[in-house]
Amino acid sequence: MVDFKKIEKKWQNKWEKAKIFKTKEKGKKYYVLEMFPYPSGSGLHMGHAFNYTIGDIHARFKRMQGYNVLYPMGYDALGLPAENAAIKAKTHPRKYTETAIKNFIEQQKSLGLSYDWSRIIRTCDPEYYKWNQFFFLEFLKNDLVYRKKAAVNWCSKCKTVLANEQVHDGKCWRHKDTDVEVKQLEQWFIKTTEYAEQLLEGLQKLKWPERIKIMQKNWIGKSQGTEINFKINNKDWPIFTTRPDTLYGVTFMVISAQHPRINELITDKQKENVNKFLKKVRSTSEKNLELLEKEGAFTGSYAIHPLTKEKIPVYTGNFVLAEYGSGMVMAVPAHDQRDFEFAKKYKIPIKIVIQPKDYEIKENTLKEAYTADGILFNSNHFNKLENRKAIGEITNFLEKKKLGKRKIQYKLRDWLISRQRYWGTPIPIIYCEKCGIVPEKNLPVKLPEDVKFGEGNPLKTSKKFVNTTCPKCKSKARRETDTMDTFFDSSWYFLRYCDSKNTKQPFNKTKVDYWMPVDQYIGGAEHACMHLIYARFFTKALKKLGFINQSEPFPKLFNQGMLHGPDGFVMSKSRGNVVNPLDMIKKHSADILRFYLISTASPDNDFAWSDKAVEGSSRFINKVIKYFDKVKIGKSSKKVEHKINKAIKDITEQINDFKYNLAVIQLRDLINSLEPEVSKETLESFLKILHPFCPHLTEELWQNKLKRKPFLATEKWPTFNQNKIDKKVEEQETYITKIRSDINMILKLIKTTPKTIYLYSIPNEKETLEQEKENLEKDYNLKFNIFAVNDKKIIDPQNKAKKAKPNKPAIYVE
Ligand code: ANZ
Ligand code: ZN
Ligand code: ZN
Repeated sequence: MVDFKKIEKKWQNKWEKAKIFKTKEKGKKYYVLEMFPYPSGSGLHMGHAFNYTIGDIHARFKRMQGYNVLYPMGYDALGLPAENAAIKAKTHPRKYTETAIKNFIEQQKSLGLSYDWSRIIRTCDPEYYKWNQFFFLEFLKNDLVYRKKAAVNWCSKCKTVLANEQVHDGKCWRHKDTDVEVKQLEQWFIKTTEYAEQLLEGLQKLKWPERIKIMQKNWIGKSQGTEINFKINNKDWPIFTTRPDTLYGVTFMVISAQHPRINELITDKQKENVNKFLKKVRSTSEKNLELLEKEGAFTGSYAIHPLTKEKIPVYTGNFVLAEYGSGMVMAVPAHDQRDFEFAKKYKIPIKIVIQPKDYEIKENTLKEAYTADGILFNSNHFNKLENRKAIGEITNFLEKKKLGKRKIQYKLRDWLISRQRYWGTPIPIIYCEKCGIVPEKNLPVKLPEDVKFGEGNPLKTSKKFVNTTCPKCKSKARRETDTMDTFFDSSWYFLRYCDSKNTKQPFNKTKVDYWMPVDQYIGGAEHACMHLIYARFFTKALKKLGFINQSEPFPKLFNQGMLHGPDGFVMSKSRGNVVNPLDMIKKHSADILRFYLISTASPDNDFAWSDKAVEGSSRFINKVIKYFDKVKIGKSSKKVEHKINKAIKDITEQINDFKYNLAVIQLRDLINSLEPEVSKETLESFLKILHPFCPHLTEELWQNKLKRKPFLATEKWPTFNQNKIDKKVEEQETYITKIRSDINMILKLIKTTPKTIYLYSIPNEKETLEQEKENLEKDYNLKFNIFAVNDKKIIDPQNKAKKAKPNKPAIYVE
């Protein structure tokens, strides 16, 4: 019996003492980074363990390949949850957070992760957030920060403003039961929109999962259209449209209920009615405009159509965003479904200006908007034009008459960073009655300790903090009490890791030049928009300001899958299906847990926890131990030489491509094929390729069984000899690996525990399967029945045999 706990602790201590994961700037670099965690009080969950295991395998592998690997860890320690939890537990957020971080570190260490702990970052340390303040002021100097009064999303439970991204279908992203309200407040904004085009452009070159790129693309939301000037009460009111071809079909206008100038349009006569409607509209950013019941009210004002000079009634409505285009639309009910529904509801005329090519539509029989292409109609001298062509022609005409112009519009908004909460970076601004807005140069502006929690913004309760003197004129002044959105912290932490102890600068440019960009970023798909867009924006802005030379922080991104509980549902506390990583380490071992986590499925796929499969991993590890107990060191047979060389060849590729599950299949096959006597070199190679997955046990066997000096972790990755690989055998093995991967897929999908697996192959493949039968039965701990499709005595209750194809046997599970 091996005392896993003892050997794991032993090697964790030895690695730490010998500082073998500490990195300096020297040699060929490789930067592996996992999205840093928010250190919650409940500690590490299995999703974290999965994420870090994926990263650690990659980091250990690259290190052994000879790269100088930077693999750091830190804590996204500021933020609302800590503040709320601290209030609940009647403690200070700092205390709460520090305890949580200590816990996290201990738990992470018990997984055997090879971080360079000397570079640790905690965003709640003034030494870190000082540089948030520094960058804020740099952005201010360079016109990337501004202040404006804005209708903001307010969550009454969070007691703070939410970014548009944090409003999901009108509700708070944290409090899914709380409607977001609208308030008008002076807020600080970062001009992310300045980089909209670059953010979009840069996406093309990134090696990211396609769906993440599509999400960012939609979030940036570029539209090419036309800005057309309508006049209302002799003032200009531009609107944005992608469909100038429908200009003659406009029968009303709609202004957003949150438009800052809406009051100019509301006539005395309509005031009561409009106000009743405005009270009803809550969120500033209803995301689901299509599904929303369209509602509104007539403002009493009329716009003048730029071409026909007709009088067009102006409504306010709930389906127009204040923050997009100009916050007002020209409504064409015949050709836009939202406008159609609105027109029907408020009995506004509908005017068709595009006719389908092969039939005719009429206003009084129209059941829904006609949104397809067609021929212009009712549109003066543009009649008979194809509508796609008319888009350009009408825009040209408007440009010539100075009534409109081509315009590119983005959905991306400027980033609202003001938060009215305590546990964030204080915004380093002073308000002076004489000088106005004055930057605080004396950084860091530290969070005060003498605050009261519980009602509104705690910073307001510290007189020492609020009352100050103006740095310019020395008269009495007041400090900004808003703190920054914590996404600010995570927008540049990867740069700080490059030089985390620097007290003079946020980081040294030469060091950043050496390490950046991050060669491999690893994290969850939930960060497709906010974090990944902000970090890309920061990188581009810091490059422009001369702080760094890179324009993209994460050229390669890997998204791990979601972990499901044994019941098949996403692991969550509320479902009560959570499996705790520490319990598993105690019950089995860190190596077994690590090996299990990456064996069921490709790590970018979701998978459900299975105790039975953990047992399978445990059996594998114990098989390795038993083998090393008995093996005689001598010469390897041809067959073993083939196996080990082939494994080195494939696993090198598989770790590189995050196909860890396939590497696991090979390792299992390899241990089954090793003979009682093999060469020392074979055993060394075996331990080396197993090391990234099971670092503790392999170090132990390296030292105790092979009598080699520590550390295996710093040994060179083995190379393979193609001449020793038997081509024919290789083909058969690839065949078996594929079947095993297919079986794993099926076992992953079915909810019940099977007893027997039936395989049906084409006739000349049966023999290969038969040879593998014993190993399959051992590894899966299931009975295998193997048939050729033409066998007389075939058992095939579900008629699966006919699905068998060359190289792809059919599978039936019972
Ligand atoms: C007239 C029209 C006729 C439109 C038609 C569409 C179809 P994308 O592609 O998303 O950019 N729009 C403009 N500003 C808006 C706002 N603040 N809130 C909600 N909708 C707004 O969409 C552009 C179209 O969305 C614009 O083209 C405008 O409606 C609407 F048959 O103008 B369209
Ligand atoms: Zn909330
Ligand atoms: Zn002053």
